[in-house]
Amino acid sequence: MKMTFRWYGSSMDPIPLKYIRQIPGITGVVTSLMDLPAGEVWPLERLMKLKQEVNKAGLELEVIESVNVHEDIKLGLASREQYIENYKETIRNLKEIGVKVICYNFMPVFDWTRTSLDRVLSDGSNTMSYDQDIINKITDPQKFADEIQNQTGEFEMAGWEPERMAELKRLFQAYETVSHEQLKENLKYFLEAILPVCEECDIKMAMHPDDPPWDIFGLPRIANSLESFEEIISMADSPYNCITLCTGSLGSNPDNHLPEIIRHFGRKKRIAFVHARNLKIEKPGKFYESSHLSRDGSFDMYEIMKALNETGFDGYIRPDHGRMIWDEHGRAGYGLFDRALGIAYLNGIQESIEKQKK
Ligand SMILES: [Mn+2]
Repeated sequence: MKMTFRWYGSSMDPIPLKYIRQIPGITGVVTSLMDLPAGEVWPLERLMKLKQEVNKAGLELEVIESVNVHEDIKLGLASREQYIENYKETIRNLKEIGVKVICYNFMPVFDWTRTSLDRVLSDGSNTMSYDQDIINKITDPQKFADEIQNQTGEFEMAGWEPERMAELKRLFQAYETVSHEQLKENLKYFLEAILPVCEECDIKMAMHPDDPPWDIFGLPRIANSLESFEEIISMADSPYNCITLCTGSLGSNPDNHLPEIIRHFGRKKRIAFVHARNLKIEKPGKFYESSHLSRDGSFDMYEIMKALNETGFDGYIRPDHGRMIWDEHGRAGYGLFDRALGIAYLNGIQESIEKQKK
């Protein structure tokens, strides 16, 4: 498997590529053109420049996270046709720069959601946390979105693009008539349209689970369990219809048995990308993001890595959200230090698994 690191681009990320290059075992970065609104074609010229910049630093660029799906596609509006055409064009351009995997999600309106971006843990580090009780009390999602944006400081949150947040009210109204079944239909329509292009371009679509893995604010969510992902990979049956196995997103629901889910989809060769992180479930619906170490959180990271090895996983993996430690100042969840520690730890587990095999 190839160890990667999410990087937001030189104008959006305070972490320079040369630091990332120095993390042991790293092969490449996972990045995107974050400033482009969902639905636009990613210009080949900009992609070539991005690739050059990354390669010059001694790193690969084979995974994109994310090419966001326009809300009109999720809503199934007639205007989706143009956005689907644009998405296909972006896939073709990504092929030109050697991309192998596109991570995307199909969550209505909100991407991943936390109720705090800087909760202080007992060791003095800061981390992101979620509490369903807080969400349940929110009557105005706009106010909540504004508050979360205020906590991010100068760093825009990925998946919370300003243009989407600016029209929350309109979007909430638009989703009033979209059921879970309808959302699945809209996903199927999208996948059936783009997968032939993925096959032709040898690029895997890797769907990221809902985070948290249940409905929030009354919006439907459809990608959050073994069963729902089974439905998703079957609705458009192509080896390019794959999954981003995000341990933190799926695992915040303790009913999701992570090693079992990994074995299930790993055997079918449908895991293209892995987000490996840990979190501590304090009670149902309440968790904070811990260090990657198994005993700091609720997941057994050794069992997770073992399941990946047993099913011959040869795709891309990256550490996921980290805490803010050593007074680092940066994008919540995406500092350098704790994620680099996460990689060192995953490397150690991987080495011991490989040596035991011999
Ligand atoms: Mn993730």
